[in-house]
Amino acid sequence: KELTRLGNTDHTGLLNPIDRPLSYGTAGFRCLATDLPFVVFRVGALAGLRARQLGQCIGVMITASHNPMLDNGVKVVDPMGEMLVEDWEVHATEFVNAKDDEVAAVIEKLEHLVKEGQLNASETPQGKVFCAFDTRDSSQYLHDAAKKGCEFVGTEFVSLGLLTTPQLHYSVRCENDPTFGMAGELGYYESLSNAFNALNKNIDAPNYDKMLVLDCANGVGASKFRKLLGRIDSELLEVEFTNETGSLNYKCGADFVKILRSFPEGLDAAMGVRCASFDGDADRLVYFYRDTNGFCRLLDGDKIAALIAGFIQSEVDAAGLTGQFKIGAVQTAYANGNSTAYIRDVMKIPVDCVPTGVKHLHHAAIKLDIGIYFEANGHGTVVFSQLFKDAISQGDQDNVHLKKLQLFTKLINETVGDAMSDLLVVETILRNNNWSVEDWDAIYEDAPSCQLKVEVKDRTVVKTTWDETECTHPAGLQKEMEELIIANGAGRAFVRPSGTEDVVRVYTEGTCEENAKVLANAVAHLVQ
Ligand code: 16G
Ligand code: ZN
Repeated sequence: KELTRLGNTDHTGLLNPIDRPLSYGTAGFRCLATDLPFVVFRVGALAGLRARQLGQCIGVMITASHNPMLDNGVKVVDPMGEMLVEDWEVHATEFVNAKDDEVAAVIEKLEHLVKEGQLNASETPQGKVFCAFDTRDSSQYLHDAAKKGCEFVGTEFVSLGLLTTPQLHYSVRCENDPTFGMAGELGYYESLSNAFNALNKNIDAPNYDKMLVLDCANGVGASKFRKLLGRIDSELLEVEFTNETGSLNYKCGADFVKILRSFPEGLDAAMGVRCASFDGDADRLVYFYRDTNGFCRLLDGDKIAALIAGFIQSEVDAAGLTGQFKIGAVQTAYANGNSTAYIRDVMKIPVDCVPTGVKHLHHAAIKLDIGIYFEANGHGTVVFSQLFKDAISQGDQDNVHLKKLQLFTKLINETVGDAMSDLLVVETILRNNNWSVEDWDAIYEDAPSCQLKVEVKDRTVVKTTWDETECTHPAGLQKEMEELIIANGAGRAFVRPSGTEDVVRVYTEGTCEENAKVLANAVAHLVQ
């Protein structure tokens, strides 16, 4: 029954029933769930081979994040909890697109890489695969396909069941690096809740309200955050849950709130009440509240980054470590211009701009001692160098600021952006700063902006510079956009081909919301 519902009766997953090419993008493979069983089988096999090549634990996550219920996706997590390394993304694309008579040759080639990897190792540990999935109807079935694929190449497969995407990243890291924490859900809750309780206790903050309204996008974050919250001192944080079990991502969740700048369905907040949204797999977080005019005010990934950067900088200064470590922020072209100006010019923290997609932000951030990276959509985290971690753990243990920084490195999930962890980080900083949500919102005013998507015949005709801020093809488009900005007297615009949908995305900033919209429509017209 399950098989028929998914429209694929190939139980081995070795046969490729699809006639269009798929590619391993920023989010792995993502499409209608009915097209995915053979893809996930092959990704299971690929992960099994990667695990054997390194003799380590590799992750497979089955999710389509904020996309509709009928979609699903699969991505591979490398040993330190980071995204799959680029040359294996290429292998993954080749493997999944192989025709039925080509697939054996691809497996043989990968087996060869495995043997090469093992030749270099002093011993030959077998490696294993951790697999987890989100709440979609198709997830359990696809998990079974991943298991079959992994076992097909003879690698041990361990099912972690229903988890948020960041929990899987965290578990893979812990399995390979026990100094990081204890693999599995319990270890995760333990580590985060202990750090949160310690960072927040005995702090009197009359302007901070411990009440938060949380939109769970009807996704996996609902049940998981309830478990985490069960370990948190109720004197410190109280959460009113909404959108726990309805239709996944439907008119709710972080992506919905960010793009529409409006309240999710099922959440009617009173003025000034702090609200937050997870996305479907709980790796994105945005905040919002109703202002005195009744409008929805959004505090997105950029504002979270600025909040965190301010906290870390002041703790580093207070700990007596000023100037000893490289602190920086990493953003993409989507970052609100005023957030960049605030972090760079007011806080004097250098800001790097990289292409869209978590792996680019992560790679740039790990070059720093304290790398704060966030996409405007609410995906982000902070990573710390070993040098910095050693300094704060070996310093004077009576120094409360060093202690706070140590706890902070435990509270944040360094492997990847994590809505549950980021939420606890934001709450901690607001309490430590004695801030209301309005105080936080007031650190800078967002430049009015607009995002559109344009359906085109072939999105690949649009090409950009590496950081995606300028368009290089089609010839002349960049100049025409610049002329629009000049005629407007102010603003900013860029276009880029989406990595997850067949569209070209347009982003503009203008003098007011309406003006940004007019600019965006004019740019969209140029693209069409
Ligand atoms: C993926 C990326 C996300 C990015 C989004 C852009 C990861 C894990 N996820 O969801 O970071 O913002 O794609 O989508 O890298 P787009 O290319 O369709 O605009
Ligand atoms: Zn997500």
